[in-house]
Amino acid sequence: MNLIQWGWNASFEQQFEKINNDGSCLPARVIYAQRQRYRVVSGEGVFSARVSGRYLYLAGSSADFPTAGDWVGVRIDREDTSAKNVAVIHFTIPRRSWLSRKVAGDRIEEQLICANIDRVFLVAGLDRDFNPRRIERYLSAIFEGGAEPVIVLNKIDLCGDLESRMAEVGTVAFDLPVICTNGRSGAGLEQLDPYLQQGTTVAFVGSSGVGKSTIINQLLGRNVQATRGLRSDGKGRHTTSHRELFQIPGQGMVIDNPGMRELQLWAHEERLADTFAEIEYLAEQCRFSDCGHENEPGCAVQREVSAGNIDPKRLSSYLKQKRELELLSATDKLTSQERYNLRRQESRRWHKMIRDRFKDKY
Ligand SMILES: Nc1nc2c(ncn2[C@@H]2O[C@H](COP(=O)(O)OP(=O)(O)O)[C@@H](O)[C@H]2O)c(=O)[nH]1
Ligand SMILES: [Mg+2]
Ligand SMILES: [Zn+2]
Repeated sequence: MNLIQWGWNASFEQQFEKINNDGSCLPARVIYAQRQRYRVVSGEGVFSARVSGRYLYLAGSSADFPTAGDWVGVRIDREDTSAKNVAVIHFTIPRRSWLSRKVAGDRIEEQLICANIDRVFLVAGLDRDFNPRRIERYLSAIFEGGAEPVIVLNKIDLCGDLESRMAEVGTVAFDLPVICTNGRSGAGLEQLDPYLQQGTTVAFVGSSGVGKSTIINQLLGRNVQATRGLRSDGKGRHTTSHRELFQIPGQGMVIDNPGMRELQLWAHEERLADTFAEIEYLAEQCRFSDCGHENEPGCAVQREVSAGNIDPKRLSSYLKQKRELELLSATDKLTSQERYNLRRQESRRWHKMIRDRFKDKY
């Protein structure tokens, strides 16, 4: 098995060698994860896998466990007398990027969705369910994890007024790539090709029912993920309970994700400067440095809202995310500092690029 095809590169190798100093482990990539059952691909083939007892003992939180897309160090258990050998995972290489969310409910805990992804296809439906506020939430989560977002507007056949939809998307996407598709017929999917080069990994996110599995099936050219019809009340019922990484023949890899009604954010407050770059940019011009952008005098953000340049719904979405993330960070349980620092170096580059977009606009 050629691991380069699975995304292995010099930088992962260097990290791997550092941890694997006694040379006892082989590199492998997690291609399936459900609870604590895994499947990995290594140079010697595909194996079922579990973590070692020591790994289990050292893991502090659920985010420390391997997830789909992780690069890990394994030993193949040759003692296993059954026909199928089992790989034992001894360590995980630091993640270069990831996607995570807060677990549902009141618990303050990070739930990893997938790791080491180059890109995220943020899929939204152009049907009646279309909602730019939801796109903003996904963008914050994607920026936090350091992958590149590509916005995929699916169900173009159900869209009556594409022009006004595109204008709406423009107010949240700015110069991020936006691609329109019809998952059912496959029309427009060729525009995804430049983002799916061999060796790259792409995660799909978006609400349930927007067409993620349908698009993946089209890309794979065969039905590996079950897609089911919508319930009569219009809500999607298809849920993908596990995460699996697939190779698209001749192209990159894709990870489908369970749909969620609402994404619970797991991010640092600074991520808002990526998703809402123009608002944070304007905020610096407010008269008061602690301006709440609601009814304070001299508020530069409200000025642009009154002038019709910023949708008031976008401002409330910003304020809502801000309150949410303030609550999260107040608990002081956000992602481990080490992992975060690693990520910061990447995000500074992003941040500059994103801010540059607004220099001439406001
Ligand atoms: N009209 C239309 N229906 C689509 C399109 N893409 C997907 N669907 C349908 O939408 C439903 C949900 O799709 P699915 O892929 O399961 O959504 P997922 O929950 O995001 O994985 C299925 O009935 C699909 O056939 C599209 O472009 N146009
Ligand atoms: Mg699905
Ligand atoms: Zn203000």
